[in-house]
Amino acid sequence: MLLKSIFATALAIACLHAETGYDAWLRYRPIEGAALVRVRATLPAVVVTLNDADAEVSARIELIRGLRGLVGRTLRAEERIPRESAIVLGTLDEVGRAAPQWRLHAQLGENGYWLKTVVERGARYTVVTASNPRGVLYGAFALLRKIALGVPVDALDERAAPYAPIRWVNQWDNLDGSIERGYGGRSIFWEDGHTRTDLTRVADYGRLLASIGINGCSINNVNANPRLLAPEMIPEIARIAAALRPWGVRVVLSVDFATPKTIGGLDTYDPLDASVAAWWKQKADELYRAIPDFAGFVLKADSEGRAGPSTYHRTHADAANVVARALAPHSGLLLYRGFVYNHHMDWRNLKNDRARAAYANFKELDGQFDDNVIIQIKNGPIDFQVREPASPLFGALEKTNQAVELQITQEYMGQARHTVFLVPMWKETLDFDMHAGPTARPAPTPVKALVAGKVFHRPAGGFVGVANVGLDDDWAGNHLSMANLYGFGRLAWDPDLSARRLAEEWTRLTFGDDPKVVETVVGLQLSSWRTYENYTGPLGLQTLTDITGDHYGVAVEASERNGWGQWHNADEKGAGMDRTVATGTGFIGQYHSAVARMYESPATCPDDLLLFLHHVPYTYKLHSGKTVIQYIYDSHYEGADAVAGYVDAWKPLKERVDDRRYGEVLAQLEYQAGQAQVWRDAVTLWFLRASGIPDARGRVGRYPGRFEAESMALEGYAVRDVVPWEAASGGKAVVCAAAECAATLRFDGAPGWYTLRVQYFDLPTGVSRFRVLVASQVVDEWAVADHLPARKIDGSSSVRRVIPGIALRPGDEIRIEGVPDGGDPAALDYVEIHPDTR
Ligand code: GCW
Repeated sequence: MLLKSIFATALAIACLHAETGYDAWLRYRPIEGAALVRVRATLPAVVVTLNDADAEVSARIELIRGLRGLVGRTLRAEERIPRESAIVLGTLDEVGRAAPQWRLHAQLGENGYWLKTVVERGARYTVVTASNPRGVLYGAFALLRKIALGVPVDALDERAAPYAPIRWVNQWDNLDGSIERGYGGRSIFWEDGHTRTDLTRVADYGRLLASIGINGCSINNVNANPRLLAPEMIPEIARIAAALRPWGVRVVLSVDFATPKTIGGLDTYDPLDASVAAWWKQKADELYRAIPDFAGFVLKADSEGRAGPSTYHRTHADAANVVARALAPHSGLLLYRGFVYNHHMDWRNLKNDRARAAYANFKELDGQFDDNVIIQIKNGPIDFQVREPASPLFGALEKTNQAVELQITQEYMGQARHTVFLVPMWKETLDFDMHAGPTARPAPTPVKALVAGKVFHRPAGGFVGVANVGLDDDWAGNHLSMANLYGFGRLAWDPDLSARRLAEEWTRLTFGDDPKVVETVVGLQLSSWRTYENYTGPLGLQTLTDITGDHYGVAVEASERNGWGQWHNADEKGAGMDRTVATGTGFIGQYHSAVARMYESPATCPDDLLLFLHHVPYTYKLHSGKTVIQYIYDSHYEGADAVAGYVDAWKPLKERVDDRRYGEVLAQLEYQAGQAQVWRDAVTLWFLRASGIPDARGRVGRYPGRFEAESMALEGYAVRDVVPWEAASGGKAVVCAAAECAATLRFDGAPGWYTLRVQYFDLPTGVSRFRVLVASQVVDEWAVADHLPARKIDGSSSVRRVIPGIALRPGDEIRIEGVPDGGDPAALDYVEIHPDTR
């Protein structure tokens, strides 16, 4: 009965959310053609579960649901192996007891699975077995994935085990329901200070996570609210744990280091104080009483204003160990973040360098951390920028567990308003050889092997991804961004999977098998990181965004002359941070010598990281022979052109992708194309002005067909300077302070068909309106109601409206009318008039 109702609910949800993106890569749409015939020919009618462990029950529910969708057949659920063909779900022990004659013995490793076809007396058994129930669940998902991808499953013998024990996601959710750096809506866990009443979304998230092998999820912001550990919150956390448990996803909490004092009633949080140790211990005991499979804590200490051991002049090891010792009796883990740096650094001192911080803070403590402490290290030494080298700390810890922290949510990567597939970037870090092994036995020591504990034989370690999904139907705020969550989980399971394979798998599972769709989406995804880098910060400059603001719009100098340390040092002569040992900050010296040698000399330093590691004049020649300044110009034009190409590539998929997702992706890509142009113009002009060196191809600063709003005939509109100046064309916008305003220009080009591009600003306050009239006839009108990560009139709020197919005659008046609303002043930047080419 219970089984039935779970199944019915699952089905109902699947239908309700059809093609909103909610099902992500678990859509289970019918397979067709030869693949369907093949599967149906051998598909048994029965699925057997040998145990009622949570994960095995989930495996059965998922198989029934999946096969019903994929093959259109509903398997019968049974508890004993029948004489007819069946799918058999059970651990090795369970299978060994139920069918000893099959002799299925293996060392599968924790959470590893074995898919094995056994033929007996004419019946074919598809055995999904593992060392534990969670492994059975992973095996069931693997089997379904194969079927969905058209891989034959009638003669299976495949063993797989995860590369590392820690495969966690972090959610930066606040108890009030907001999510720090979340772009897919509000929290699925919290609302108004409490756990949500309806945790359906949490269970569905657990299912998505399980399908890619994730086994832990932190459910609150690393900027942690201490109230979470108050006794009354523990039953609420237990409810979340219960929703995730069927999917083998264990709950993790982010904790605040001062909690023993702030809510614990102690007058100290000194890690060496016995009462503090006792407090953490009783708190851990209390948590484990309510949640026996609780996974552990994440701790951000002494970072960006968070409390930490420095208050008492103690070390990070003191802090980590006092918490870890409370968890140890329960086999809990403490993920201690390596993201510790001084954000009040003096920028005038050219020897100061934030990139040195992680290594400087943790290297000397190597060997002092308990065995259940894992240092959680961001992939790069700064902070999830568009291009960074691997953090030198990965190569420096030999007696300490480590995990790599990757950011799935796209904080500096376009905040889900830009499509950026991050797997290629992650793979560069994971595959990067740190040359950390003993020199006597030289063997590659890539980051992935170091964090998995394979190089120095550490007991724990792995992969953490900051996911930040939310309540939006499509979880991430952009359909194409979900490839990052998928890719993260699959890489954490097997970092040797290629980016292309992951992009293909994800695309086929998400959009189906139409070859044109697959080719288009895979091509777009695989090129998207380089494209984004090209228009936001090439050559290791980092994302040239508003560092002290929303981390979204363009602001080339926002990183400079402040203590945050994301400096690029671009001035009139050159750009880049000198991080050499010889003349710079010495950061490069934190790498092992083989890496340091390569980075220290500009002759061997990869171009992509040149300005991250060296300060060079604009006329410096890259390996390609191109000057730095010309590369900056060219890459920005290439990047913007590439996104325009994405729009063109997507459009022909109209009949091949369901309407809703087709339209939403198109809108996202069109918006991104406009933003890429804003970035292109801003960055290239900034560097033109700084360097005084013209673009060899004559593009920068010359915009044929563009008419600045400030030079049009204005009624009611007032001209305003935009800050930073590069974020608006001509450094100015016009804003409407009246009830209604207009900006008019007279067209004096040749008669013909044209496309108008109106560049305007969309502020989150209010819904202003625009109307475009040509020769007194309304040709377009729209409400300014997008949800952008924007706060003011600058690059972050700059949007373009493309109006194709307009007939223009010399003397025609082009008039743009704006109606402001609730603080949104219907601001305009410019209009471009381009002959229609098609
Ligand atoms: O990049 C910064 C983010 C903060 C974040 C911090 C961190 C949760 O801007 O929002 O805080 O990193 O990783 O701790």
